[in-house]
Amino acid sequence: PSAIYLKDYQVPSHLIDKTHLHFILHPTKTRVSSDLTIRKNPDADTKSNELILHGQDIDLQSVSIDGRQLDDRDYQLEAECLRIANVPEQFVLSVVGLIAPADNTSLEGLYKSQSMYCTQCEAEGFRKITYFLDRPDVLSEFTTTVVADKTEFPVLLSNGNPIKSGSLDDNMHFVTWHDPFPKPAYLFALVGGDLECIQDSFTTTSGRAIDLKIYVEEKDLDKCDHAMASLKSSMRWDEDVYGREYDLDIFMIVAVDDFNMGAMENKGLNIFNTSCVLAKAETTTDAGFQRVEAVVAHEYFHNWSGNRVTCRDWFQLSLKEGFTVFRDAEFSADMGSRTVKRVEDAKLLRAMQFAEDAGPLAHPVQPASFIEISNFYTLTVYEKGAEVVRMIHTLLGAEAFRQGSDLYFERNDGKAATIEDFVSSMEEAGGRDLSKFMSWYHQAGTPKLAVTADYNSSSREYALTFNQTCPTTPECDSEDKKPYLIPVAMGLLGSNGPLSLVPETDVDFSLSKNDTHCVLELTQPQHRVVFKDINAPPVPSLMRGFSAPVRLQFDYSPDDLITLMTQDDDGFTRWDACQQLCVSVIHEVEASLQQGKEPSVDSRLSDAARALITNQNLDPAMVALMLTLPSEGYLAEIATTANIDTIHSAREIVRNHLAASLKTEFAERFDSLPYFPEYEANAVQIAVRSLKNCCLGYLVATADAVWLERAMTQYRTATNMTDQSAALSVLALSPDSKAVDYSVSALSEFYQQWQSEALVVNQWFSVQAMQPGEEAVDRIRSLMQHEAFNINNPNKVRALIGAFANNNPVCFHNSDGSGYRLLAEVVKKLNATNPQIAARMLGPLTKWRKYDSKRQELMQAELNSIKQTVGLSKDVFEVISKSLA
Ligand code: B3K
Ligand code: ZN
Repeated sequence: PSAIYLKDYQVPSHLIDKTHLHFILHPTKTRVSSDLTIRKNPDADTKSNELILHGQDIDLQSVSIDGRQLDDRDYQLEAECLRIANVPEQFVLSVVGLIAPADNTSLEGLYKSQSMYCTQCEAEGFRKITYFLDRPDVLSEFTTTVVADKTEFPVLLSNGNPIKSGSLDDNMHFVTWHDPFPKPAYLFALVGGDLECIQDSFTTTSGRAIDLKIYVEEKDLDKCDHAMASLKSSMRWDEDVYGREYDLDIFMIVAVDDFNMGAMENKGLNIFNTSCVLAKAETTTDAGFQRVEAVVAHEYFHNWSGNRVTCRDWFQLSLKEGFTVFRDAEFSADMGSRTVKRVEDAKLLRAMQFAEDAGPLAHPVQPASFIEISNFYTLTVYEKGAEVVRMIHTLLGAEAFRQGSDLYFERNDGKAATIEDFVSSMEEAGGRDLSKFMSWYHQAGTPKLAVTADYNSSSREYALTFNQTCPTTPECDSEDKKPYLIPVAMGLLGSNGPLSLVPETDVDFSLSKNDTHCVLELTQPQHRVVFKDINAPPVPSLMRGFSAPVRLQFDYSPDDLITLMTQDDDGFTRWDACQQLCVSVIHEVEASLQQGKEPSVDSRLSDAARALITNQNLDPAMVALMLTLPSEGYLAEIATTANIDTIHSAREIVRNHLAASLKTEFAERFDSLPYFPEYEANAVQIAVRSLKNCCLGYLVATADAVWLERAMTQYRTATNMTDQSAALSVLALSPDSKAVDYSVSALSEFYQQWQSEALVVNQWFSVQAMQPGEEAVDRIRSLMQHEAFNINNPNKVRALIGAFANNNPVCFHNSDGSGYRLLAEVVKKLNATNPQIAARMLGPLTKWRKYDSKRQELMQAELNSIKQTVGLSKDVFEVISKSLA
C-alpha cells in the first residue's frame, strides 16, 4: 500500500451532475443499477478522455453509455476501479452490479445490521455500492429507488424527500427518494428494515415546518425521547447562535446496532449507533444521556458544517470535524454546565490526544499524507481540530467569529472547501492576518510552553518569560518547526484577590473590561511580558479556560496551587490547579516507592480536599471532578517512561489515604446530597449524582463493611442506571477481598436483569474488562465466549477488548505479555472482518516506546507478528508500519 499526498491534489476529470440509483435489496445479490449524468470537468486540464471510476467488491453485470452496451474491450476492470477509455464530452453512464450486504462485515458500504439493511459511506464506502467518482469534491443530485419485500422491509429510506412509492409483484414494494441538494457520495444513505418511529415537528424561524422522525426497532421505542428533545434543542441553537436553518422538509435518524463509529451525518438521514441515540433513565447513565445529546447535535450541525459546505478532499477532514466538534461543545456547554464541559474536554485532550501527538501516529490537524483515510478519524483531527477553531474564536471574539462563519457559509455553500477557505473567511471578518496561526493546522505535536517568573520589588515589576518549543514528530524535526500563535488567557492573583493588569510588552494582548484578565498572543519562540505596579509576587493564573492545547510548565508550589484552587475565578484553572496538586503528591509517592521508602501523602492535599467536600457553595459537579484523581492513563502520558505498576500503586495509596482521612466528611456529604426520585438528565441532577457517587467510591475504598453494604443497597435499589452502575463499578473494581462476594453477586444479578438490553450488557462487559487481578486475561477470554459477545459487533469489541486495553493498564501491561497477546489475536481476527475496527483496537500497542525495555520487546513482537498476517488490510498495515518505523 502506498501513501497519497495533499500536494498531489487534482480536480476531478469529470463531474456527475445527476445520479439515479435503483436497488433491489437481497442479502447476497442486491442489484444496484445506476444512471449517471456525466460531463467532462471544464476545470480539469487533462486532455485524456478516460474515465476512471472507483469500485470495489462489486460483481459487474453491465455497462452502457447513452444506452449503448459496452463490451469488455471498451473498459478495463481492476480490483479497485473501472476504466472506460474514450468517453464523450457528456453522456449518461449506466452500470448494473451485484453486491452482497450480508457478507459485508466491514460495516462500510451497504451491509446488514441484524435484520436491517443500512449503509455507511464516509469516507470511501460508496465505491462498495456502485462504480462512482467517490471523492468529496464530486457533488451530485441523487434520486434513489429502493425495492424490497413489503413484509420484511416495510420501511425504505434514503436521502431527501420521498417522491413516489407503490406496490410491485411478489409482495415487493418500492419507495423513491429525491435529494435536491447536490452532495458527495459519502453523504449517501439507504435503510431498509422493519422499523418503528417516533415523530415530532420543528418550525424554523422562517416558519417552515420540518417533520422529525427517529426510527428504531419496536422494542426501543421507549428510548427515543431524549434524542428527539436533543434534536429540537440543536435545531433551535443552530438558528440562534449561527443563524443556520434546516433545509429539507424531513429530518430522519435511524438507530443501528452494528456501526463502526458513533453516527453519520448523511443528508436528511442520519444513521446512528444505537449507543448514541437510545436513552432512558433505567438503562442509560448520565454520561450516556450527555453523549446522546452531543452526538445528535454534532450530526445535526454537520448539515451546514459538512453537508452544505463539504470538504474538497480528505486532507480537509478537520474542516468539517474540528468545526463541528467546536459547535457541539459550545452547544453542550449552553445546555449544561460550561465549566464542567470544558474540564471534561480538556481532560480527554490531555490524556488521549496529547498521547497521540506524542506517539508514532502523530499527524497535523491537516495531514499532508495518508495511506488509509479511515485511520485519520482521530482525536487530533476532531478534538485538537476543535481546539484550533476555539482559538480562532478566542482571537477574533464571538462577534467577528460569527461574521466569519456567516461569510464562510455564504461563500462556500454548495461547494467543497478547504481549511484555507475557512481561515480566510475568519481573517476577513476579523480584519486580521492569521498566517502565523497556520502552524496549528500544519504541524503535529503538542507545543510545550515553559513559563518562568521574576519579581523586582524595587521597580514593582513582575515579569513572565514564555518559551515555546514543539517536540519532533514523524513529519518534522523539532528545530524545523515554526512557532505557534498561542493565545494565553491569564490573570494574576494577589493576596487580596485578582490584580489589575498593566502589561508592558511587544506581544499583542486584549484586556478585559475590569482589567484583571487578559489574553496574550505569543508568536515567537520567546517572549517576556512585564506587569507593572505589582506590590508583592503574585500567583499567575495561566491558560484560563484551557486557552490553547499546549503543555504548560510553571513551577508552582503546593501553596500556589491551593491559592489558584480556592481563589481563581476561572473554573478550569481551579480544577487544573487541583489536578496538578494531585499529580505532585502522586509523584512524591512514586518516588518513595521507587527508592523503597515508606511513602507519605502531603497533608496539604487532604486539607484541600476536605475544604472542597465540605464547601456547599461550589458546584457539586466541579467538586467531584476536582476530587477525582488524575487517571492512570494521564499519569502515564506525562511520564517519560511509564511505570504502570508504580503509577497504579502510588495512585491507590493517595486514594486510600484520602478515603481514610476524610471518611467522615465523605459520609456526611454522601448522606446530605438529595436523591431525585424523578430522574432527569439536567445539569443540577447530574452534578449531584456525580458527587454522590464520587463520595461512594472513596467510602468503598475504605473497605468498611458498612459502606460495602450500603453500596450493595444502592446497587439493588437504584431506579436509574447512573446510580446502579456506579455502585456496580465501585464494588467490582475494588481490590479489597471483602468486596469480592458483593462484586460477584452484583455482576450476576446485573446480567440477569439486563440480558435483553444489548447496550446495558456492554456496560457489564466493560466493568469486567477493567477488574484487577492476575486472572484478568483469562476472564476476558472466557467473556469472549459468552453468549452475549459477538466479535462482529464493534460496540461489543470496544466494550470488552477496548476497555481492557485502554482502561485496565495494570493487567494489559502484565509483564508476562499475556495482555498484549490477547489484543494481537483479536486484531488479527478483526483484520479479516473489519479492518477499521482492527486498526483502531491496535492503538494501545503502538505506544510501546512509553514502556520499559522488556515490555517494549513484547509489544513490538506482537506488532511484528500481526504484520506477518496474510491479507493484511491497508488500515492495519499503515498503523503497524508507522508505529514500528
Ligand atoms: N462523519 C462521521 C464519521 C465517519 C467515519 C468514517 N470512518 C461521523 C461524524 O464525525 O459525525
Ligand atoms: Zn463529525
